[in-house]
Amino acid sequence: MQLARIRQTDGQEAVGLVEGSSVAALALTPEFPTLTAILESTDPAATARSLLNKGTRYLGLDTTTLLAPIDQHEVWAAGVTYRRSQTARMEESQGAAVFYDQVYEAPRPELFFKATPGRVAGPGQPVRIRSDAQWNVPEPELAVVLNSRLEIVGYTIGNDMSSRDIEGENPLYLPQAKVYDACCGLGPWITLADAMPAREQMKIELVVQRGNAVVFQGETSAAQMARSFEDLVGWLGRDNSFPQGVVLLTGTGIVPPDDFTLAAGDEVRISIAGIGTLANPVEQRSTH
Ligand code: DO4
Ligand code: MG
Repeated sequence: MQLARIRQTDGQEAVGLVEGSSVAALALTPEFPTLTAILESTDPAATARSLLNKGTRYLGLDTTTLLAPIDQHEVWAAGVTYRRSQTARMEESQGAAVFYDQVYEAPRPELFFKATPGRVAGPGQPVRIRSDAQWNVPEPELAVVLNSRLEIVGYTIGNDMSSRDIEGENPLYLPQAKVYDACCGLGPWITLADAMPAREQMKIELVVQRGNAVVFQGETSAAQMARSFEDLVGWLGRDNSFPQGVVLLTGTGIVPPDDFTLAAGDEVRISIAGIGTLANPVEQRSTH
C-alpha cells in the first residue's frame, strides 16, 4: 500500500491512498487526523483501509497535486554508506579524506540533520542549488520512514541536494553544503514496509534531464549499502527522540563524475523499485 499527501481541487490537503493510477482521499477522523497518526497506528495499512468510506472519490494521479509525504517530521540523513560516496568524498576533500575513509568502516555512522518540513520540496516542486555554490549534485537516496517508536513503517525517495565545492573546501562547512531552502526532495509517496521488495531488489536510478538531453544517468541498488537500515536507525535513536516520527535518508551510491554540475532548469528524476519516481525541476535563486 502507498500513502500520499495531496492537495484537492478545493485547496484542502488530505491523505491519499494510491491505487494504480488513482488516489483516494481518506476520510480522516479525530482519532486519525493526519498521516502521522496513521503511521503511528499498530497497523497503518488496516487503519488507512478503515478510512475509506462508501463516498470516497478516486482522483486521477495525473490531475492531483502530490505534496511531500510528511507532516511535522524532521528529515535526517546518513552519509558515506556506499563505497562510491566514500571515494568521491575522499577525492573532493583531500584534507579530510581520512575522515571519510574511516567513517565508512567505523561502527558509528555519519548522521546529520538534513531538513525541516519547510525546506522539503514535494513531487514536481523545485529543489534548489545554492546561489553561492558552483558545483552541485543531486543525491538519490532511499529514505526510511520511522514512527515515534523508531519502527520502519515505510519507504520513500529522497534527494539530498549537495554543494560539493562547499563541502570539499572544508568539512566543517557540511551543514551549509547540505541545509538551505529547498535542499531536499521527498516523495512521491510512502510505500508501507510490507509492500516493499527485498533490499536486494531495491534498484535506485537517477536521470538528470537538460532540455531534450539526458546529461547524467546512473543506477545502484540498496543492496550495495555497507550498513543495515536497523544499524542506522539504532544510531539515530541514541539519546534522540522523534515524537512525530522521522525520515532518514540512507546515503547515496550514485555520484556523477567531477566535471558534472547541476544547472537551473534541469529536471532530476529518481526512481526506486517498489516506490516509483520522484521528479523535481532545479532552480537557483536566493530566498533573500
Ligand atoms: O559526508 C558527507 C555527506 C555524505 C552523504 O550525504 C552521502 O553519502 O549521501
Ligand atoms: Mg547524501
